[in-house]
Amino acid sequence: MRVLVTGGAGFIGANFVLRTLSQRPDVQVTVLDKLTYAANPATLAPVAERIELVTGDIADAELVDGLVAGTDLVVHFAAESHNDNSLADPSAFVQTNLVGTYSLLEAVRRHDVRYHHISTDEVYGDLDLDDPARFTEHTAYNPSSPYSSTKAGSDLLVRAWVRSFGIAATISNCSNNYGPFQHIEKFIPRQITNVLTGVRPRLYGDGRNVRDWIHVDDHNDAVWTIIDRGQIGETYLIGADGEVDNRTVVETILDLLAQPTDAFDFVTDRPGHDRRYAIDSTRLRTELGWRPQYVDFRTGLAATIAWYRDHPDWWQPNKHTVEAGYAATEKIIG
Ligand code: NAD
Ligand code: TDX
Repeated sequence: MRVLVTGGAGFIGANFVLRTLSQRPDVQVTVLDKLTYAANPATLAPVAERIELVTGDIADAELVDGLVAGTDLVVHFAAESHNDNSLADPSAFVQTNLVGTYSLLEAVRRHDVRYHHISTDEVYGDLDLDDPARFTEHTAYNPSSPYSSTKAGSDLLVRAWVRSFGIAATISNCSNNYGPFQHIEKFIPRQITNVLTGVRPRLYGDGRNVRDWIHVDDHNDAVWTIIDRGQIGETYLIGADGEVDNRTVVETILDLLAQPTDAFDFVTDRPGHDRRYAIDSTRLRTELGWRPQYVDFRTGLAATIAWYRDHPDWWQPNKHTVEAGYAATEKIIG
């Protein structure tokens, strides 16, 4: 089977490629990635001989057409993925997340190729901290940020292409991922690498916002489950019952790194900051039989901390630039 993985040099896509090569010897992988700031080609270096890496843009219709024509399956991870960047400048989010997805959909329509679309729970907006509800496949779309609205728009394009043109597509909406190879602009690796470099972790606002954490390997196993057994045209929510507030995440990181658990700062809040995400993944579990392997967040976090401690060469070259970017807008408030 030939698989085209878009965004395969980023966090989740690269983990998907590595896991696929180790678990599915029958799969031939081609990665299409623009190698933006978010990509790290070093992640794929150990498997460079076993994959084809095409450097290019998913919005390049001609390039995409040729690659899709020669594949059996497209797994579409490529995106501009960071909310804070989308607030500073939304243009790349519209171009990649909307126009790029459109270009892939047109190619899979022309060549009748199976397509799996990777998306996020942020398309549903947020929940109050005391709301007993969780997101399901029936929750109405209500995105808050330029990032989440462009992801929501891309999901709606997929649904329309299924209904209007009959493409063979599935969609998954997953909660917050953590694990190795995540860019240090994101919350968990930013705080781990802050502590490792002697900087105090930074909590936005009051630190009570809740995210529903899932290990990246569990996400990618669910993606293969949906590709193997999901119903064409359907959406599946992926989550591992991992709701934790941001302050508790930071306190756990400090504790695991043998630091005082109050050695962090509160900084200016993110505009429009979603309060809480929570996924009900009953459908994926009951209909397709998927189960997460990482059920204890502290254990998964400890393994992730160990990975960043053991791989400074992977992240250190970016640390100064990422923190200088945050310093331009972030003020300590407590
Ligand atoms: P990432 O930012 O780490 O990686 C994105 C990759 O896409 C990078 O390698 C980048 O170079 C590539 N890319 C960006 N624009 C491109 C373009 N125009 N053409 C080709 N390649 C391009 O992101 P991630 O965290 O790995 O997220 C992957 C996917 O999973 C995204 O679709 C995201 O919306 C979704 N998702 C992420 C999370 C999360 O917690 N990180 C949760 C749910 C869903
Ligand atoms: O320094 C920080 N301090 C802080 O308190 C950063 C970078 C973040 N935060 C907070 C904001 C969020 O409440 O931590 C939480 C997680 O922040 P991010 O890592 O930026 O993730 P989030 O905005 O929740 O979005 C992530 O999950 C869903 C991914 O980046 C998206 O691509 C995915 O769709």
